Amino acid sequence: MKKVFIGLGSNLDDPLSQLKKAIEYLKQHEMLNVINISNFYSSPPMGPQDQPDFINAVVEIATSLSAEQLLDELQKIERQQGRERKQHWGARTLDLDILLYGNKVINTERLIVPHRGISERNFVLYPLNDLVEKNFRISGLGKINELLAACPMTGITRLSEV
Ligand code: A4P
Ligand code: MG
Repeated sequence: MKKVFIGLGSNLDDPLSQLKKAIEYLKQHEMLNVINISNFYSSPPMGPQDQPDFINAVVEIATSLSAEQLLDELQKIERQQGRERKQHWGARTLDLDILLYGNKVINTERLIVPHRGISERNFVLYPLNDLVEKNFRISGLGKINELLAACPMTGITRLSEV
């Protein structure tokens, strides 16, 4: 069993419902055990600015699937929710990224883990921080509290009770 953190993002077609729907799929999946869900956050788009704000969250799961198998399952969920791959960093109904897969470092054509950009993305670090201990260490990047200290919450808002 591996402990895995999945990053969820959406900025199209009612983003909050997209995230909730995706979490339901994750919960129903036989091979995935959802352990914990972060708060939801809204943030301005990173990348092209002519698109709506995003809603982001992080989910902690336990699974015996390999990272590649897990990516297949996540991409099925993205497709079910109408994800179309158009512009890089463009608007999307649902993005599911493997942020961390245990403490494994993966560098293949299909998978880069830890997910690139974690340390600069407040919309990833803050929800991840909801789920881990202060001295939690991300392979190759360092302790979460140090990463947070270097990554201001500028622009992102934690949504109250959703
Ligand atoms: N891939 C490699 N590593 C991973 C991984 N750890 N998890 C590959 C998931 N996929 C991974 O992804 C392209 C390919 O990345 C996949 O086929 C997989 O083999 P994609 O989702 O199809 O394409 P993309 O959207 O162009 O790239 P990506 O990597 O999802 O973009 P990002 O980096 O996630 O950025 N602004 C805000 N505020 N909030 C956001 O959530 N998200 C993005 C997308 C841009 N701006 C944002 C947000
Ligand atoms: Mg993605």
